[in-house]
Amino acid sequence: MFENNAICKLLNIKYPIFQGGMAWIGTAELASAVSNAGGLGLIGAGHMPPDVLHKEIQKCKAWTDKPFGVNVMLMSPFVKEVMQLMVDEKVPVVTTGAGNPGEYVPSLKAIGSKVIPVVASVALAKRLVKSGADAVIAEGCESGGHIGEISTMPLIPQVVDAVDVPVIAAGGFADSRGIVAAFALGASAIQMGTRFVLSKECIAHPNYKNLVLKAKDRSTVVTGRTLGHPVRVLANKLTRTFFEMEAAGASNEELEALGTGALHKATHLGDVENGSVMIGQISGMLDDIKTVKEIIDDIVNGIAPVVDSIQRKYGEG
Ligand code: TUI
Repeated sequence: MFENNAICKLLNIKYPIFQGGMAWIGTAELASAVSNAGGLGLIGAGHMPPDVLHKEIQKCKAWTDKPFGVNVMLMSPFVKEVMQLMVDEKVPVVTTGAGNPGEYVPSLKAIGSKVIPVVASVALAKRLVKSGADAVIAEGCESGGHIGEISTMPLIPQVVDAVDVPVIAAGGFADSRGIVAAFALGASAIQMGTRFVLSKECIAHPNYKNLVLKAKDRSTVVTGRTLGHPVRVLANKLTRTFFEMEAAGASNEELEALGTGALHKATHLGDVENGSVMIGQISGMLDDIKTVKEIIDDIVNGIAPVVDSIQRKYGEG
């Protein structure tokens, strides 16, 4: 299975399933488990200082002999040092988020890393492929955290048509139906964040996981549109305060200050009312915590039945 899949061949992985590189919770525990289960695990660098990230990379290298990656958040104050660390550590796969990584592509490619930026538009996808990106992750605004403006269904085929590298689809994927839909839209792989939050290996605080388990289809909201960086989170006391202050004419500085430290508060301290619970819209569908291996095996084993059900509807089955 997947012998001819462009992403499996490019990265030498068993299954075309990436784990989204989530800040604070995309740790070496989760990343190594995903890589060991045959997918591509990613350490989410977020705002991590380089020395802390260095330790996560060492742990990941110790816990898996399979390819893994680091997701570099381009809004991090440490982005330059983090990119140098990627080069020094020869990290096999570097994905990027929340910006344009063009200036870093040549040095990463020079040491043999595969560079796979997250894009939320056709224009950026085209520009980065010209700069040498090996593939692109096209992420719809169903995702949790920092998002673009276009949803997955229209974004994926437009990016697929615009570039000549493999596309990984992200935003709203959590099961076998999703991966088959991604293949139908022309993507070669999927990336999932929310599904892996609800894994045994994810170190997120139990309060965080419990709130995600309870989420329904309309439980998330998008804050920060007026600030120029929209972020999808579960609605809670923090988001209500944010919208009230925004409506009352609060300054950008006051609104930004609400977000400072809020992710750590939710993921590690378990304060899911005053913290930021970044999670995608697919959380409404998820009601169990499984091991990473179960998550991946269930998706892979469910592909054939989904294809059969399509054929029955289509009349060829
Ligand atoms: O990066 C993400 N998701 C994230 S990063 C993050 S950390 C954070 N913490 C606190 C506040 C804000 C963020 C949480 N979630 N996803 C990848 C992604 N990248 N989604 C959308 C984009 C994107 C958007 C616009 C990439 C490029 C872009 O335009 C750049 C340009 O120059 O055109």
